[in-house]
Amino acid sequence: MPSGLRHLPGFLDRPAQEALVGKLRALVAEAPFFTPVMPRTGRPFTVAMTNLGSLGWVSDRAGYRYQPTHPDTGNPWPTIPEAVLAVWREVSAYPHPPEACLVNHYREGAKMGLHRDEDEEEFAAPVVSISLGDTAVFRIGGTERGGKTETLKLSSGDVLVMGGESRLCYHGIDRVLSGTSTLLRDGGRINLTLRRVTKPETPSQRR
Ligand code: MD6
Ligand code: FE
Repeated sequence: MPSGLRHLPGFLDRPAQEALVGKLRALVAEAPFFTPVMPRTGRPFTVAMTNLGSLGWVSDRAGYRYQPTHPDTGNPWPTIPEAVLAVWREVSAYPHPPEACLVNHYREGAKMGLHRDEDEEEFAAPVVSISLGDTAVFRIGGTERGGKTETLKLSSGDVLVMGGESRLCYHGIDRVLSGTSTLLRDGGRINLTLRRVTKPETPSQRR
């Protein structure tokens, strides 16, 4: 595994997962899932997305970017729940809060191609991911496309930290294993990825 990659299985217990799903249902009612499309081609993603926080990641024909508002409603994204910020504080080893929480929803057959999270300005912060619902097969390689890759199963309640050398590694979701979790009424998987987007005004001290 690339250095700086940390898999924390079962970081959230079942009651914590249920409480988080309850909160997410209310937030998604305010900021509904949308289907992003690929830049240029306009090909739709198989994953539906929404965001929480002061900045949200979107993709449309114009490109990938962070923006402060929902592309359909025009409203600011809802704020990131305290329980999610608490996970960031516990695992990120980064002294500033995340600005973006991308919420990915995988229904039957959805997957995510290999990509790097590189639309941020601040790479000193890790990306922290929280998985809920059905188990996913997560693939991770190196910092260059076409290198060796390996897979890791992400189950409900797992936290994955991509920091250090792993921060800019290619990764994706090969598939979601239906029926592996009872957390979500309609099955499927929800993944939250927390990111620091901008460089803080006061840079983090070296430790
Ligand atoms: C997913 N995750 O788990 C997709 N990115 O659904 C990601 O793309 C991801 O898990 C950066 C860091 C951690 C991740
Ligand atoms: Fe990613």
